[in-house]
Amino acid sequence: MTLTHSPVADVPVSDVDPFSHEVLEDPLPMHEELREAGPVVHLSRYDVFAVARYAEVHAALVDWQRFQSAAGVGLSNFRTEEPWRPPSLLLEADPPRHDAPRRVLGAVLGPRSLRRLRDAWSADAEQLVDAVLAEGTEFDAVPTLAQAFPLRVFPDAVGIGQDGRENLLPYGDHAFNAFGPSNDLVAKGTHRVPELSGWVGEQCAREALSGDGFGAAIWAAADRGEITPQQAPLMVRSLLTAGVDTTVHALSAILYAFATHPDQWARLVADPSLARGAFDEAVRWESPVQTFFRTTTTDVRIGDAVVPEGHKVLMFLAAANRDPRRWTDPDRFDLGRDPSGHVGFGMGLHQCVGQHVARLEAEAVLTALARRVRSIELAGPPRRHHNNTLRAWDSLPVRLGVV
Ligand code: OVM
Repeated sequence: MTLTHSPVADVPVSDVDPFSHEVLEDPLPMHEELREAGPVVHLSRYDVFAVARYAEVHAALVDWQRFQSAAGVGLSNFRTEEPWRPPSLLLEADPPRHDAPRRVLGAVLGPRSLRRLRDAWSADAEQLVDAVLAEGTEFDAVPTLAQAFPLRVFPDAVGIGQDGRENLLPYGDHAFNAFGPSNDLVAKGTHRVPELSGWVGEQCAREALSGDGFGAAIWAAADRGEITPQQAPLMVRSLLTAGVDTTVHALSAILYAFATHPDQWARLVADPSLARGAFDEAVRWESPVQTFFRTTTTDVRIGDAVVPEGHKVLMFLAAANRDPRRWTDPDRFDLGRDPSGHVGFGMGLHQCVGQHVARLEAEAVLTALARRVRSIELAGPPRRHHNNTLRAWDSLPVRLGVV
């Protein structure tokens, strides 16, 4: 990293590109450089400010008044640039407009509404694991488990039809790429946006949704007057955008973590009640969502520097989740630690509204695996999937020892 003088006094400058293929392949060295450079760093390539230490990332996340979301949580500034799709009513909104959609979705996806899904999802996970193991004990865990399970339970839980479900992963992949700069990763998805957005939009209509899913529950809230009928389809869109790729890559992260930490798998097998905490430790350790931006609404002091009003601030959730100032032995995946306080789901009023759904999916899969699998090891080199926002996998060859 070259450190030169900055447009703002007392801010170190870096010319690193966090969205380059080299960094996306292994972002950990850049995370350390940015954390050690100071509490805030100017990224000259994009003229944005970056925070990578836990304290500053946490502070920005909980300060929605001075770090707004309504100007977009990607590099693009909605004050001056046209968004690629109508902004999300949740992710890309601030109070007071954010409040009603958030309250409604919080109830629809809350622990109380998920209780009726737990037994069914446990049975689904056991069925999937039995079917996979019947085929063999060496396979690619990305398509076979990490993609297969969310695709089996989540679209049904939302209540969309069977046709076109293969569009969900490419749509989500593009949406998460679109938070970054308009690089090759965005370009490769742009030609499919009309087709994919068209399909997603059709799934959000009341008539397209089953009567008993999350989608119907959102429409029921519109009937009760808690949100407007115009807001309902955009909120269903949030589920279909943020609910699939995230859980797929979080499951991949857990499987990778256990494959590379056999002692921790032995611990889980001995005590499957560790599954819930294991999921949060994996989210801390790998941070499936690596980054989000905010936009300053006023001049904001960070450390000795002042970030001027209207600037984009890039928050490195992943770097904060491994900040040695906050975590003991941060690079170690450890079921014995308390991972609470990690910012892998964000923090504050935008904190992931779907996290209980993700946790339930992961618990179901881990518990089903722990019943039959005594060991997990890599059976070949894993291959990363590059995305401007997600820490993702294309391939994770594993060999399982089973009973
Ligand atoms: C949304 C949304 C929320 C969180 C993440 C996200 C693409 C999208 O509301 O559409 O990533």
